[in-house]
Amino acid sequence: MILTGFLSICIFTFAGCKAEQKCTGNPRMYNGKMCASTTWYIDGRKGACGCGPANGDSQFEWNHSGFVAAASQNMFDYNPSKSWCGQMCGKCIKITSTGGFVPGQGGSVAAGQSHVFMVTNLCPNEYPNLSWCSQDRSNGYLNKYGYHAHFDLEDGAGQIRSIGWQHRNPEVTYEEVNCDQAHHQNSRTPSNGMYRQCQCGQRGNCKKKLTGK
Ligand SMILES: *[C@@H]1O[C@H](CO)[C@@H](O)[C@H](O)[C@H]1NC(C)=O
Ligand SMILES: CC(=O)N[C@H]1CO[C@H](CO)[C@@H](O)[C@@H]1O
Repeated sequence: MILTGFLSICIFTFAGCKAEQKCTGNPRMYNGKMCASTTWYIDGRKGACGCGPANGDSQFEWNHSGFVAAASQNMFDYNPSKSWCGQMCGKCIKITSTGGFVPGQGGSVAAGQSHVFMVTNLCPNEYPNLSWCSQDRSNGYLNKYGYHAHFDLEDGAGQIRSIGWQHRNPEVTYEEVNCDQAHHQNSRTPSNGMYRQCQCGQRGNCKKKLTGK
């Protein structure tokens, strides 16, 4: 009976549904929350929210070693061509592993691990980022693996390796949370005060409501 239920979920949802992925539907959801794919990267540049000194392209220390992420273009800003100071800059996103992953693109991590990342960068809708970060009208706002949202997690100081997520690219659910509360719980999540050091943080607060598209 359980098997039957599982099969019908897969048949009636996204064509690419695989047993390794827990999220279903369009947009994909799990436990009533929106889903996203994740990857990790290592970067020393200040990124699309300007989280580094104004002169030059280096990062603030926290921007290198903290829990910070690049959001896919459609999450970064409503404007599909905006590449600087998107409305998602400085927002904190609690991501929670579902236990799933994209077949062939990672591996399993235990379900229910949560970490809070501040968006400080853009994963643009362009080569070589198309497979994960392109969600636009031409592909029904879903990346190659069927997710409407993607977060590329900075591993500059081994912070992704230290939580066991490097090379795993876990499927996650995401929700917006308060940065300062998260910072108090784990100092690797940047605070609002840290974000105000960023060039985009000095232009007033960015506000973007999280939606499915
Ligand atoms: C996006 O492209 C950069 C290189 O320009 C690469 O370092 C990064 O890993 C890519 N991320 C994703 C999610 O495609
Ligand atoms: C890796 C990196 O970019 N580090 C920089 C972090 O920010 C400090 C302060 O701006 C810079 O001095 C580092 O070079």
